[in-house]
Amino acid sequence: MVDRRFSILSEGFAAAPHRYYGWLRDRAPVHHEPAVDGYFLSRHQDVRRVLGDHETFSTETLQVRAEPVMRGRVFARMTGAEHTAKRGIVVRAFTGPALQEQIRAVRANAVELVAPFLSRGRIDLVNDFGKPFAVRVTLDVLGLDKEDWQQVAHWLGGVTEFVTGLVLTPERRRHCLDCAEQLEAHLAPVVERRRRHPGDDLVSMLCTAEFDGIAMSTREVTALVVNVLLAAVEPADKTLALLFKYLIDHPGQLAQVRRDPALLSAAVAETLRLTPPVQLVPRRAEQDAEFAGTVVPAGATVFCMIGAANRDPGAFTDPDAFDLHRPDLGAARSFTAAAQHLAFGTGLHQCVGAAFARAEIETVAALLLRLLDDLRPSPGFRYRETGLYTRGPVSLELDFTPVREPVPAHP
Ligand code: 2IO
Repeated sequence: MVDRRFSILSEGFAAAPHRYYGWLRDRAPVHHEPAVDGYFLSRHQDVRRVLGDHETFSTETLQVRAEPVMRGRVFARMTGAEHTAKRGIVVRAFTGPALQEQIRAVRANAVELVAPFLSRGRIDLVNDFGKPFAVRVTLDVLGLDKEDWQQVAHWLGGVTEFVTGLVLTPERRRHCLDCAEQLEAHLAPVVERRRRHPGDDLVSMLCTAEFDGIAMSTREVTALVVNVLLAAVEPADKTLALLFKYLIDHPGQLAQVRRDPALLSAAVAETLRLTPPVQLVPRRAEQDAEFAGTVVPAGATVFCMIGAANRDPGAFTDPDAFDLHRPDLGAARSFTAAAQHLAFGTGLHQCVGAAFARAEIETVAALLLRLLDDLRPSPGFRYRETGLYTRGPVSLELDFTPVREPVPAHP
């Protein structure tokens, strides 16, 4: 099936990457892809080693992959005291009372977006719901205006394409950089206003926080806002749709979750393990490094294949099965630094939004499950996933029992 001419950029891999993971882990655990000039690591232990050693495997690759469109430094490139301080600001915005506030925003947006579809008995969970939901919730969390969410979503699309593109034509590159420039121009005056009249939102917190007596410039704040926008929006609709896809494909587990919504946490974690929405995490080798007998030279880019690592039979038994009860998931730790799966990365730069992501997806999934009864794929619907860097369903058309009554805001 697969041979030495295998390419990450092939049609076969794009259609179903998981079919190649076993071969990659066994036969090409350090796959070099000339067109990308990167080494792709697929074993759980190798990925863990790279992400756990931020000195040997640095985030310098983001300087070319992310910062041209963030138009400033991103979290992942900071280290030491600066990193700790700025990360702390974001953690505060995503925990405790602030998180409760955000869960209210999650509910309000979900109710508003699903309402028009209830009486129809049909919804595309990706395009009708998940995508607008992800953008609008993130704007709320940041304390930004939702009026122009479609415009923001368009610019953010360009930023995302730049960060997650493996090969970009000069034309697409130009388009992405244009989007980034316009997004920055849109955000800068808002940041300036928050600086003058701070509220209790994340943007104001970033503006007023001091680090060694020095506050962040508008440019720095804007870059972090774009960083948060990308990181919170891109994986959210994918995770939600994948969760529903797995539950619908496993009616027994769906019934259990409906009976006991506390199981949702494990279902979300298992979804993230089986198909992490962020499939690749790049690092730069700062010195020669050997993996499974192959030397990756200093200066080279390595791509951690999160999807392949999360299905490594050395780390998970029966790794291709969706089982929210799997003992090796470590469900209770799945959204912490001690997680077994690598969907949030691991180590110093592990996802700062993991706790928020958990609350967001659990909340919206519980709400949708209560409203949508007898969920099933719409007649004729064909399931398809797309993406190499981030990956998820193109659409998820579902039928359910139409709802006649208006939806209560807090069911
Ligand atoms: C630009 C890639 C969706 C992050 C990077 C600094 C982004 C950074 C990630 C994730 C997910 C996005 N890297 N989140 O892999 O903030």
